[in-house]
Amino acid sequence: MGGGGGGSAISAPVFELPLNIPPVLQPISSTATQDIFELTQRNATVGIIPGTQTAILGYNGMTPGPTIRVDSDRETVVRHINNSNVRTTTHLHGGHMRAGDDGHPVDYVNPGATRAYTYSNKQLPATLWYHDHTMDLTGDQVYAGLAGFYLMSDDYERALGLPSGDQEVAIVIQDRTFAADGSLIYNDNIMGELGDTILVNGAPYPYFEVSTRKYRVRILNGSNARTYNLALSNGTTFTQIGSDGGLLPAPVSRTTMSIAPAERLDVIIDFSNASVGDQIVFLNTAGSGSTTQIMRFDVTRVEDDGSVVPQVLRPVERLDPAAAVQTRRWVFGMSGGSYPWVINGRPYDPERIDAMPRLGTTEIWELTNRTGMMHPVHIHDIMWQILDINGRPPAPQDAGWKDTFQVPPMGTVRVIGRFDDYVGDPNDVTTAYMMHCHILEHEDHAMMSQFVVVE
Ligand SMILES: [Cu+2]
Repeated sequence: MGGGGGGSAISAPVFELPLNIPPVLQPISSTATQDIFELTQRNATVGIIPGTQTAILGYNGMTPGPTIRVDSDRETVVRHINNSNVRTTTHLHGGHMRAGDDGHPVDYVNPGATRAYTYSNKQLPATLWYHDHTMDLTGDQVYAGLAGFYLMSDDYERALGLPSGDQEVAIVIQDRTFAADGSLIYNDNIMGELGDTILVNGAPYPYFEVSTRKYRVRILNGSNARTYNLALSNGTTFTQIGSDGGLLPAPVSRTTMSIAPAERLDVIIDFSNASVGDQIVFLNTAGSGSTTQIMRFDVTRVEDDGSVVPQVLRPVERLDPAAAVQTRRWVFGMSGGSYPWVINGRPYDPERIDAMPRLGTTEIWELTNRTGMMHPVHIHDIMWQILDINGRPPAPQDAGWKDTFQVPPMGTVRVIGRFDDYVGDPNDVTTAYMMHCHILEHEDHAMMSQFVVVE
């Protein structure tokens, strides 16, 4: 990736390329309780902007990587072969996995090495994603292509009758900047790297042909730093059925939806009132110029729709603040030193354990932002519930299980969670779980902490 400032030196075509659906990865072997998958991290050259070639770093040489589909409570092993020229670690975002399989930033997988991560999937089904989490280089390596979907389901969810099969798609939105020859430009902007070309599943501004039925669209903001405000050009509302940690208790109707880096929105878009020939643009109303449009839905055929959106999705067990054994305070700020982004006044240190919550206990974490920009804070290991945002209870769409929280400028978000199932070893930092800003350049510039769950 080269240097250079400013925007792309080449324009991407708009609504000329079809939506790419990444292939579903097949297990290389399975037992009664476990599926083993294999991915090869490698440098590759792919076509993104027509007429040019782009060097990427991808799982199986593609970006996004193959989609892994699993059922909860069935164990997964993902064996990563690092055939790239850089060291990596891989984190399953939203995964509740054994300490030590979290993809700790310094638990390196060196070029030529192989590492198997085991995921119990002992959690509620959700839209997860796997991505690079290497110390100081997460922004570089995710930008270069290291990200893919990990979609979890179960019999309960399948029995709801939601749109499925060809009517269920997962889309990752990412912004990138391109040089004239098609290569990616990455500047590691310490404020957060913003691209000027919107990619969906690795292709610029694609179109997606739909019929006159409901579609389930799992939306991931896989951008390094950009927050989007999503809307449809004809004013059609989204019916949100899920967030980071899986299904909401009940559907929520929304006309616009904010999505910060790493957040997921699981929505139903109903095209049954549309006409063949309609073209509905998926907009980013927070953007300007080339970042105001994301993709387009083209209604091309009439079809009957047997799917439903039940008014009861999956009940969410409310965690009781009275059960919390303690409240931890985390202040996200800036410092004047060589590490501008800090938590509780300190830059990340992989040798320092910042908290040791006890297994089986419930805690409230108070996330305070002392800067003028929003930080999307992500906590590994468990799912959380938002108690309040600046003292007010969350909107229904934010009241389910979440792992990434938009902490507003100069604001505070309080979340509650219970540390179940897995303990680490305070003498082995690779068994720590991370908490960090998911603006990847803030994370790489030390806005990160780590905790070890103890007995
Ligand atoms: Cu941040």
